[in-house]
Amino acid sequence: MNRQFTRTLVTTALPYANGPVHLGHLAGVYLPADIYVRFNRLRGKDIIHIGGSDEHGVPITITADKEGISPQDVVDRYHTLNLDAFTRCGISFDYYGRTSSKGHFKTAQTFFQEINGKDIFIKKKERHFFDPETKRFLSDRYVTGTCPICKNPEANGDQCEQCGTHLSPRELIDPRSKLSERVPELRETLHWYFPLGRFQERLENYVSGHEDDWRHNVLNYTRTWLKQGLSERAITRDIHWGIPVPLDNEEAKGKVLYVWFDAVLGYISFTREWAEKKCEPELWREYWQNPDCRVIHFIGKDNVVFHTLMFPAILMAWNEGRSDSLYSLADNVPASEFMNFEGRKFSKSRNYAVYLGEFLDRFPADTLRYTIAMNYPENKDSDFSWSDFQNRTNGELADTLGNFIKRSIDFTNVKFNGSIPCECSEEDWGSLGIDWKKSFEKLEKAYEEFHFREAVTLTMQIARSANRYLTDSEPWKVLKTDPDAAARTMALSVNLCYTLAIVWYPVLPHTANRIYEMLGFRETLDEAIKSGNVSWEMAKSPGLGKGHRLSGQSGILFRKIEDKDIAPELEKIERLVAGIERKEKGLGESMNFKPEISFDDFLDVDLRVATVTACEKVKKADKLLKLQLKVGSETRQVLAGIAQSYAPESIIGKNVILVANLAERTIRGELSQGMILAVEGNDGRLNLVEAQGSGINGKIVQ
Ligand code: B3M
Ligand code: ZN
Repeated sequence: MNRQFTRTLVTTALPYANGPVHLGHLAGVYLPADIYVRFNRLRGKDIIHIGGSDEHGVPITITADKEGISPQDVVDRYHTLNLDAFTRCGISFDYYGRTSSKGHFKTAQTFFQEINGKDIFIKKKERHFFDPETKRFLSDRYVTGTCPICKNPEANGDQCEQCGTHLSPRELIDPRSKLSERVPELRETLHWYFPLGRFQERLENYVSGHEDDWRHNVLNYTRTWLKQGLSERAITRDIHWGIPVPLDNEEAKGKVLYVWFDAVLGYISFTREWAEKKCEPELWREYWQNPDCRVIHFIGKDNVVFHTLMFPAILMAWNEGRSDSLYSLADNVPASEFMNFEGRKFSKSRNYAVYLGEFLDRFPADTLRYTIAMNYPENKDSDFSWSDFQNRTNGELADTLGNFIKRSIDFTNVKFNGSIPCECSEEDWGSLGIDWKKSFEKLEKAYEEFHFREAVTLTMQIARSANRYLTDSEPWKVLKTDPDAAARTMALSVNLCYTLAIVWYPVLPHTANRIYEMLGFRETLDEAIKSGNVSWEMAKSPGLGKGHRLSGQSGILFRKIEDKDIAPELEKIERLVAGIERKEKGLGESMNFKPEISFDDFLDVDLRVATVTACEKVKKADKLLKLQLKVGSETRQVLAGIAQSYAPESIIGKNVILVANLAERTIRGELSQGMILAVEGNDGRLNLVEAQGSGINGKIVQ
């Protein structure tokens, strides 16, 4: 539908707060959304970006069980970690909420009550698996067993990872409870179901209204469901973690809302929280309940039907029979395909992933944003590879964009006293070989239609033309024979820097801000855009006149990535892939033994059993815990890289194995007197090696 809207609300899928986000998430959802939002802010549009953590559901409780910590600890840890990684990557949320917030409980419960009050839900008793030992009903993912299709003995109750088949727990051969390994019993339990079928026709109309503007993949997934005929879906669960079913009766006791019922409503809760924070508590309605606002959900392909059928149906159920406070349905749902990593699927369980926070510890955000945008999985799966990252950073960002900016600014600083020597004429501006009007039209269309790869490619073409122009004009030579010509070249070049700062802002916000600073502006580019001092339109013609003073500083915008910078990453992949391939062939893990040592070498290592007496996190280090260990009469302080596997309080009292004669080291300003032993699990988590028995202070027999 091509209608005019006065406002835009962008939402991004709420990542489960049960693990760190990786580059696949960034590529499919958060980066494209951020690029889109920044582009629109530049155009002066009223647009907000709402996101947050999905803190409920079985994914959270499974992680908590695995790590032996509470679900609350899990979500606290990953909410903070992910928000921090997004912030460092320049994903500029207007609000990043949590589905554990009070306000969100209220939204979700109010929706339940409204729909329940209209008698739309169906209540049904069904038999579900129940663990007799832990006395818990087992949701799909808590049941494991043999896949009926490929006979994989470790298939999950919802899906077999080996052959990809979607399963229900009762299809598994020899089902077992993941909690106790016991054979589960079938017990009757009551649940509330949402009758999607009741909305079939309305949903069909909604979807056909978007035949021309939704992506093929989105229409296809949705249509497949519609064709099969929609049936009812349970929207309550028997688990202990989640939003309680808001009914004061026996039936509802111990039941929580299904995570997908609550998560999509998170978008609404967070918009309300955003408005409250701005002290305009009713403002959220202008985004959700005003048809002049365009709602767009950025998601990955695995979440399509929740956003094109389930969520719209929930909103339709709310709207049914009402004349006020009606919610708008999404106008578009740009779902991405997946981005693979070095030719294989990202896999958290196999630790085959690059996590965003860890990536940003080593490389700058903008180089990542560029490479990922260039590989945006718009209509087919794409791939991230380290060599592509290196080539694009060096050849495109450093040699083209960075090189042009540095040469323009440095030359103007040195030869023209840091100010623009003459006016840049329209004629000079037109002499670049760029059809400004056409290329901006194309660029705007690409952004508006979510073709981000095309938009970035077009933007790089402007940088390329600029760089070629400067090289061909050779002002460093011409200066001696025709200083006016050299001056004109530099006036044009500096104006091109200004244009490039603006056009790169959506994709490379950090770089754009730096260029803008070099150009001599006091406020940041972010501030200038916010206050309306800079806009997209200003990139289209020369904006800086004669005498405009640069800051006098320049710098290297993109450091080249050398082979040695990515060598450890490539080695890591080789090891992981070898392991995965061996496993696939049924050979077990590859052992990768180190070179032989002598018996005496071994005896030189002094291993002791030590008791953890205190433990805390190390500030600004995601991975480190600081442990106090009691070994005999001595106390040792050791820093261990286990913070992502253990909560500090959970290891106090454990008897761990200390390498006691290792040279002391200072890590992040803290003394570390030895190391402790841990083993890596298949999922990449570390498990401390613990001593059993009573000989706590005993020397270990080697
Ligand atoms: N947390 C699933 C996911 O992370 C889910 C998305 C919720 S969007 C409302 O893939
Ligand atoms: Zn299978």
